[in-house]
Amino acid sequence: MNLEKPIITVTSPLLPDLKEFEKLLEDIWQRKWLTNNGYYHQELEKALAEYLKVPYISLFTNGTLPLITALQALRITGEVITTPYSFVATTHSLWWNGIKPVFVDVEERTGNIDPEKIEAAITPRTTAIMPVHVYGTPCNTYKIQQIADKYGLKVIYDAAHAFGVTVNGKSVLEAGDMSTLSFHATKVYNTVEGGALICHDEATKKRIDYLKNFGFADEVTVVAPGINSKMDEIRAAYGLLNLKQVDKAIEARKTIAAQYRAGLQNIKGIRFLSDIDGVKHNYAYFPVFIDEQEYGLSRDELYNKLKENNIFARRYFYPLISNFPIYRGLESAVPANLPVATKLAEQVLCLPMYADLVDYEIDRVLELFFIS
Ligand code: T4K
Repeated sequence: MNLEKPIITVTSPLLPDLKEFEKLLEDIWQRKWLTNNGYYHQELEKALAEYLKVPYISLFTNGTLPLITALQALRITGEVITTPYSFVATTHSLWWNGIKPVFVDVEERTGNIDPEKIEAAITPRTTAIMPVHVYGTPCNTYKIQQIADKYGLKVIYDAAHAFGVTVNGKSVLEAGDMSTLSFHATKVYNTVEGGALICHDEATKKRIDYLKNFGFADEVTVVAPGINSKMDEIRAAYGLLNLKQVDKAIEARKTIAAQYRAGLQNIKGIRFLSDIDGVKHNYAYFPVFIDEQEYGLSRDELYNKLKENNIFARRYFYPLISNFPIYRGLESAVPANLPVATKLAEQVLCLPMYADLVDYEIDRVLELFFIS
């Protein structure tokens, strides 16, 4: 580690004003109601439903349990088609439900599952598709739904990265049967740990709310083998405060993305994602893809160069999920089946991206891209 230069990490959490948070904590102390659908839990659910423009949202204690619960709520079994280019939680949620993941390759342009390759992976055991809006870039939800309808499959979107993203003014969370969010500290919007499950009707929300509370429908009735994944009052209160400043944070991220793009646009061998017409992006991550031949350094050489200068970029998502020992024995996990995902995982580097990143820090990152 270079002791002279301050550390810059890949992200840094959006924090509410401490004094305001203390006031809400005092209120919670007065109420003596700490969890189990308390006042702040209800307020945050309402506020998020309004902000995200989705009428049915259930809060969770992290972003992994809504994935596991969505599969339970929809009674998904057998095989589920998914992407290997994500955080491990996506595939783990299938494993925890005894479902076999079937990996399908991704699009080079977005990193999202390639709809053109989904049909070839469908078998009589396929019951659902679990795509990911990776980096917050919306999947081709239209094509995915067409395939799902044709084969009678459910669609559960892992929208962990897609907080606040809209397509032609509509929330990306409206797509499919259900979508999940993560409110982890490293996300655009955080409740320290937290998450949510979005569905499209009241009866399904009720079932989800039973499932996240051990399956209790009332004091004496258990309707399903539920789990405990409730969000507590302290994090719900923190979340209400963070919601007030998330728009400003996304604006700041947008400016930073523009600065990175301007700084990198003429460097041969460096590719980055562009904004898509009609999409309101949230700039959750700033991935760059390094073509070693054209650029002159490999991704790992650049990663280490940044690290030596106290800049901790991250290789999200390397290794591919399909390369982890738990999954690499699956037929669909062979690299020959996943050439694009394999290439992206070898080329990707996510640069520091968070609302508080200042100009001289961005310059410190950018200047290291120039090979002397
Ligand atoms: N689906 C997808 C597509 C996901 O990306 C994720 C999570 C999930 C599902 C599951 O959601 P959760 O159950 O996690 O809610 C991080 C996060 O832990 C994880 O939430 C996230 N995706 C994943 C992409 O990244 P790590 O192991 O890389 O995090 P860590 O601890 O190395 O933190 C990264 C950097 O962030 C640190 O170097 C510094 C900064 N940081 C981190 C924390 C925790 C802070 O400044 N403050 C903090 O409190 O996984």
